[in-house]
Formats: sequence, C-alpha cells, structure tokens
Amino acid sequence: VHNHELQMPLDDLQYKQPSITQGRTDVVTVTPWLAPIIWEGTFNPVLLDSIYKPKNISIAVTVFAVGKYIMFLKNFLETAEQHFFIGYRVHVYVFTDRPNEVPDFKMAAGRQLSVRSVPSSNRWQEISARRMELIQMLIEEKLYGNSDYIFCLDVDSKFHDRWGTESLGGLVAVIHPGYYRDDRSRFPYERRTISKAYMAAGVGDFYYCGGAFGGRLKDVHLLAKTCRSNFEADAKEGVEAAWQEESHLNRYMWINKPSKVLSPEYLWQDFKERNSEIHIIRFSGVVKNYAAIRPN
Ligand code: UD2
Repeated sequence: VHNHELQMPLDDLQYKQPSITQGRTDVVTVTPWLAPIIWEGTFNPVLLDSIYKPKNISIAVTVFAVGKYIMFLKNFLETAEQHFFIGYRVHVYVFTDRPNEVPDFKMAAGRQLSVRSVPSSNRWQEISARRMELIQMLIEEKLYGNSDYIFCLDVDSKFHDRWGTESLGGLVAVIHPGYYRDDRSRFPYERRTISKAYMAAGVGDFYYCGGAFGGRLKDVHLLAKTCRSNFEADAKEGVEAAWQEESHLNRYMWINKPSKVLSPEYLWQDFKERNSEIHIIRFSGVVKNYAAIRPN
C-alpha cells in the first residue's frame, strides 16, 4: 500500500505518539538557526501527507538534459514516477537542445511533462551555470500562479526511495554527500575575493549541492536571480567560480539561511560507500564518465 492511499482526515488518523525524548541521536536534526534537517526516522510520511493532501499543492521540477546528458533523462523520469511526490500534482520541465530525443513518456494522472528548447553549448560549465537564468525565467513566465513549489535537479541521477512532502519549505537546500563530515575549511567554496561567490576562511555552515535545491517559488526565484546576476558580474571580470553556480548557491545559502535542510539521503553519489547514518538513499547521482559525455 502506498502512503498516498492511506490519507484520511487528521481526526481519524492513527499514528505513533510523537516522542519528546526518543529519536535519531546519531545525527543532528536541526540547524543552529532552527531549520529542520530531514533524515529518515525524523518524520511520519503518512501524517505529513495527511496535512499536505487537502492543500492540493503542485510541484514543478526543472531538469536539464543538454547534449549527451539526454541519455540520463529516461531513468530520471521513470524513477521520479515511482518515488517523487507520488499522489501529488507534479509538472516536470525538461530543458534540452535535443527535443526529438526526449523519451516518449506516459506519466501518471495529475503529472505532466513539458519540453523547452535551449541552445547547445560547447562548455559544460556554461550549461550548468545558465540553469539559474532559465529557472528564473521559467518561474516568471510559467510558474507564478500555477505551482506552489519548485525543485531543480541534476539529470544524471535517479530516485530510489520516497522524496515527498517532508522536503517542502520556503528555501530548501541539500547537504552535499561529499563533504558533510568535513571541517568547513575543506569545503570547496570559492576562495578568491574577486568573485561574488567568495567565502572567507572560517565561515560557512554546510556545503550544499548544486544538483538539488528548491522551495517556494518566490524564494527560489530570488535565489536564481541573485546567483545569475552574480555569475554574470563575475563573467564580466573574467572570473568563473570554482564550482560555477554551485559556488554562488553556497554563498547565497550562507547569507540567506535555508528554512529546511535535506540530509545527504536526498543526493547521494553512487560511487560512494554508504555511511552508517544513511538509512535510506532517496536520490543519487549515477556514476558517469565525464570525458565521454561532456562537450569538451
Ligand atoms: C556538480 C553539481 C552540479 C553543478 C556542477 C557545477 C551535484 C550532484 N552536482 O556536478 O549540480 O553544480 O557541479 O557546475 O551537486 N548538464 C547538461 N549537459 C552537459 C553538462 C551538464 O545537461 O553537457 C546539466 C545536467 O542537468 C547535469 C547538470 O548540468 O546534471 C550538472 O552538470 P554535471 O552533472 O556535469 O556537474 P557535476 O557532476 O560536476
């Protein structure tokens, strides 16, 4: 039985009494600015869906599949149909330069797929960085008035387990799986003062990934707009941040603290061994051969 089939009015819902003394103790579940950090075992999915279902929310997703990255799209879409906001209204926007190669895809009721054409590019750095501009424009042109939330996800990834209403918030960031046990001095932030993504030594909360972020439309709009304009200001100076838009996103999230933080369960990497605090992998980046798939 799926969670969404179990929804009922809160009055009739039977669920385990929440404890005030028992719960996950192997991980931190709240940030110092009091945003929840979402781990398996910290939430009740049936309860959450019973709260959100009556609100009739709709969720937009952006995914970019430019050049050879189109090969990842089928698996991304198929697994999203199995695990991403099942039972909710979901609209996936695919941005690609190869619209003819988008797999013919039948989505479940209430779920939609739209394809938007974007130019090809010879530099992968530009493809990933330009996403911010296109996300900003999509929100302005299409989403306002039609969607409540948006998630922006890397295409070279797939879902393995539930990603649902527990992830909703104003500004939502995902902790990068590669650095979450490290001291912040090791985070690969942009360290040159000349860049608008600059992070001084000794500052920073977490290292967040560029491959998944989201939230309410207006919050993500401001994030995308700010990252885009900072990226463009850098480009004018001939500067490209260490990890392109991911560096700008990290700077943004440091100044504008996310209201919800998703644990690395929400973006693991298939080549990494699973650590003991990872009880579930919900979404992960597939192993890829950069040399073979990038344009340069
Ligand atoms: C990291 C981030 C990525 C981005 C990048 C910095 C994660 C898991 N990944 O991954 O989000 O911040 O660093 O630039 O946090 N793309 C295409 N065609 C291309 C190249 C890229 O469509 O030729 C799109 C595609 O949606 C891909 C995304 O851009 O998923 C990010 O590119 P990447 O996966 O090559 O970046 P990567 O693995 O360095």
